[in-house]
Parts: sequence; structure tokens; C-alpha cells
Amino acid sequence: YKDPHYAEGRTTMVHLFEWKWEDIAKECETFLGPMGYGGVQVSPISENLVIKGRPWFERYQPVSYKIATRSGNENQFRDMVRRCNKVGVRIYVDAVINHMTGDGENVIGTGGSKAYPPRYPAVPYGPKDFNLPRCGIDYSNATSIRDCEMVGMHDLNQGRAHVRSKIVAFFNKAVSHGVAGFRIDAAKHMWPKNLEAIYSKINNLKTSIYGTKKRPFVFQEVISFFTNEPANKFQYNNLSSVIDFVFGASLGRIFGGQQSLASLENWGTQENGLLPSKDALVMIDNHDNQRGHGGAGSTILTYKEPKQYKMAVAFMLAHPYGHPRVMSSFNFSDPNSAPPADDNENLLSPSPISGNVAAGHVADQCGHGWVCEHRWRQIYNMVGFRNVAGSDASLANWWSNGNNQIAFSRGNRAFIAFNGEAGNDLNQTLSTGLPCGKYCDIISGSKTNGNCTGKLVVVDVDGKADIQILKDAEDGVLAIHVGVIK
Ligand code: ARE
Ligand code: CA
Repeated sequence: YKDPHYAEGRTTMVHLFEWKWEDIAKECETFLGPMGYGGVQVSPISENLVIKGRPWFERYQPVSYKIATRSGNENQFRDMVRRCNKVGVRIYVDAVINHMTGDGENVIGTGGSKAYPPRYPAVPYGPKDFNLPRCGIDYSNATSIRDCEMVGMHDLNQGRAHVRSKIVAFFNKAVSHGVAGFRIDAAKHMWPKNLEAIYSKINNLKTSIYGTKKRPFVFQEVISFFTNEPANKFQYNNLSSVIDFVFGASLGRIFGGQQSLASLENWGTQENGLLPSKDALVMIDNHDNQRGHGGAGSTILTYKEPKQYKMAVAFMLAHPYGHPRVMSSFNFSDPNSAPPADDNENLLSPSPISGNVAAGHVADQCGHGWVCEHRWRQIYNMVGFRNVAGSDASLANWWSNGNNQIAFSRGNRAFIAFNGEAGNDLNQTLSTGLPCGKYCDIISGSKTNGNCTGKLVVVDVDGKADIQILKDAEDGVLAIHVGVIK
């Protein structure tokens, strides 16, 4: 359950938050595939409650397990998975299985199903399928975290055979369409032994795509910062991967200027409070904490602080620790707001990419309020860096000025330097570990038609190069690798 099953040479997934299935299919073909992304985490696929104003969070209140949301229907979903797999990009489903909706009258879902909480005839679930008596979560109590209701939503009892079988059937429907795995929403609110039983019943992945006897990649959402929390990540990482929230909170603090970059020398070890690397799905921000939901507060960096954010993302993608996930957002000021509406205001989720990218071309941003961090040159070029570095090129040539300037290589394949000092330029001759040659910096530009559109870096026979990052440069990073020799 810990192998993402990326196609050969790929290493990184992107969360295309609130995107439509048709748009994701196109994005796989025109951008993600060509640029080397390994997979997409999609928004929840199961029919959800329609909430007035259509906030993004309605998608976390299931009404049934029909594939019918504003992202699209089951045919569109199946078509997306097929087209993405065809260009080497995997699909991971965000699975909301801890709960259904809150209370409500005239509850109607995005697929037209009616519900009378706690009765959900379209599954069907009835009162016996939920934990009783109803209670609110007390976060100091392990049982309460599992068996009480998160913000008033009816809490499913995954100990019941009926509930398990419905969840398993839902997973197997997605597997039959060719997905590579699942994000388990609110895993912390379900008992590890129940999850284990459910995972074990999921079918093997489609052999025609993944080969024989391949288990789904399962990454569990367990918000956990301290080992002494009654429900914490170390209770889940023996089952499958876990999203490590310490990662983004710590890097946010460091690249946000509260702690020196030099302190990253031993990053990725137990001392940092992180899970073992192979168990950890990591990110700088996610759809919750970028808008103040779900813990860690103001230390989280987002697209709203672009220079620091791009540095933190570059560090995540350059460092060998963990399975990285890039966030792709829509712009917001109100944390509850719906995804962008299109010109006629009827459709939510207008196409982020219509008219912005011609096939085969790269645009650095999307339109219509979609931020598309994954299309920022400094981010997608770092995905390329990670693919070139691979999993066996270990961290080497660590250098720091003892403060906020650092550099390291990934074996003899890739090299990166950071200047996080507001008051000082970085101007150093550094060991890059790379073969002698002229390289294109992939942060200030790209290599196109044999030329560098950004800085040129000359590595001499000893592997040394003059590295310069000015204090007021647009980006505080310089990165080169053996795939961009001029
Ligand atoms: C919405 C409204 C509520 C209303 C409810 C029911 O906002 O006011 O009562 O509906 O009508 C998302 C939103 C919620 C939203 C929900 C359903 O964030 O605001 O509720 O959708 O529409 C905890 C959980 C963690 C969870 C975070 C948000 O442990 O699992 O809270 N994250 C996932 C998703 C969310 C989603 C859900 C779960 C629910 O990523 O997008 O909620 O499916 C400490 C604790 C953490 C805790 C954190 C925040 O750090 O250690 O465990 O996270 O505080 O409370
Ligand atoms: Ca629960």
C-alpha cells in the first residue's frame, strides 16, 4: 500500500483541487504527461450534499457512493483515468468514508439522490450504520476521536460488515476504472484495525495497467504533530502511507524566516518528528491548511507568499525525503468560497485551461481564477529535477554559510542552491558534484532549443561552479541537473 505505482522515471503527484474530470484528462495529455508529473489526486468523486453557495467543502459530505459531482459523472471519470494512464499519469481518489452529511431536511445530492440523515437510501445506510450515541469530538480522547462526530457529520461505524462492504464496493468501482490508489480522508477518525480490514478487501489494481498482484497506493490523512497525541500518525504508518503534516509546518516555519535554512542539514530524520521516508506523503500546503482549516495556522506557506513558497516547494522536490505532492489551487479571499464561476455564472469549475494552453505548449499560469501552481516554471522544472535525481542519488555536497544560504547535490545528477537572506547576495564557488559542462538554471529559465533562457552555470573539471543568487532576485533558488546541459 506504500507504492504509488508511478510510471517509470516519475516521482511527483499534484492535487488538482476541484478540477473537472474532462479538464484533468486534457491536462494529463497536454501538460502533466509531457512535463513528467507522476499522478493526480482528484477531489472526492462520490455524490455530495449540495450546499447553498456551493462551497468547496460540500464535497466532504457524501450522500451516496455514486460517481456524480460537479467534477463530472462516472463516464467522464472513467475516460479521465484511461486518458491519464495512457500518458503515464496515475489517478488517486480522495475517499470520504468516515462520515456522511450533517443533519438536514430536503437533503439532495449532486447526483439527484435524496437523503434523510441518518438515512441514505442511495447507498443504502440507515441509523444502525452510524456510531451512537451522537457526540462531539474530544481531541484528548482516542475513542471520542474515532467514534464521535466531526463537526456534526453522521459518523459511520466501520466495524459493521454492511458499512465495510459498501466502502469496499466503492473502492473497487474506482479500481475497476483504473485508479492507482486513494487518499483516506479523516483516517485519524477511524480505528486502524477497521481500516486494515477494509484495505485488505480492495481488489488488486488493473493488471493491464499495473501488472499482476499490485496493491493500491493508500495515503491516510492523519493530522498529527506530537507523538503523545491520543490518535497519531504512528498508529497508522504500519498499515500504509500517511500524510505527514509536520513536514509542511516545519518547512513553512523555516522558509518563512522563523528558523535558519542551515538547520535543514539533517532534514528527513526522526529528530525532525517526521515519519520514515518511505511512509510519508508530503506537501508544503493542502486545500485545508492553505485556507486556515485543519491545523498549523499561519506557519503554512501558500501561493500568496510566492517567493518563500517556491523555495519551500523546490526544497521538497530536491530533497530525497518522502513522496511529494504539489498543490494546485484556485484563488480565494473567503476561505469558504466556491471554486471560480465561469462567465455565465452557471457552471462552477469553469475550465482552467480553455484558451490558455495550445497542445504541446507550456503556459506558466492558468486563467479564470485558477492559480495552477503546478504550471509555474519554478515548480514543474523542479518536478523534472526530482525525476532526474531519481531515488538512488543520495544527498551530497551539503554546504551552508551557517545561516540562510544552503546548497546540496543529489549524487552526480543534480545540484541546487538557496539564498534565503533578505540582506545578502549568495556569491560562492561551490562543489556541485556534477560532470564538467555548461548547464541551464531551471529556476530563472528553462533550456529551450539548446539555449538557456535563464542563468548559465559553468561547472569545471573539479565539479565546482560560481553560483550567484542575488538578494532581491525574483527567486531565491538556483537548480541544475544533467538533463539540462547546454
Ligand atoms: C462543514 C462546516 C462545519 C459544519 C459541517 C457539517 O465548515 O461548520 O459543521 O460542514 O455541516 C471540510 C471542511 C469542514 C467542513 C467539512 C464538511 O474543512 O469545515 O465542515 O469539509 O463539509 C480535523 C480532522 C481532519 C479534517 C480537518 C478539517 O482531523 O480529518 O479537521 N480534514 C479532512 C479534509 C477536510 C474535510 C474533512 C476532513 C471532513 O481534508 O477538507 O473538512 O471530511 C487539530 C486536530 C486535527 C483537526 C484540526 C482542525 O490540528 O489535531 O485532527 O483536523 O485541528 O480541526
Ligand atoms: Ca469516525
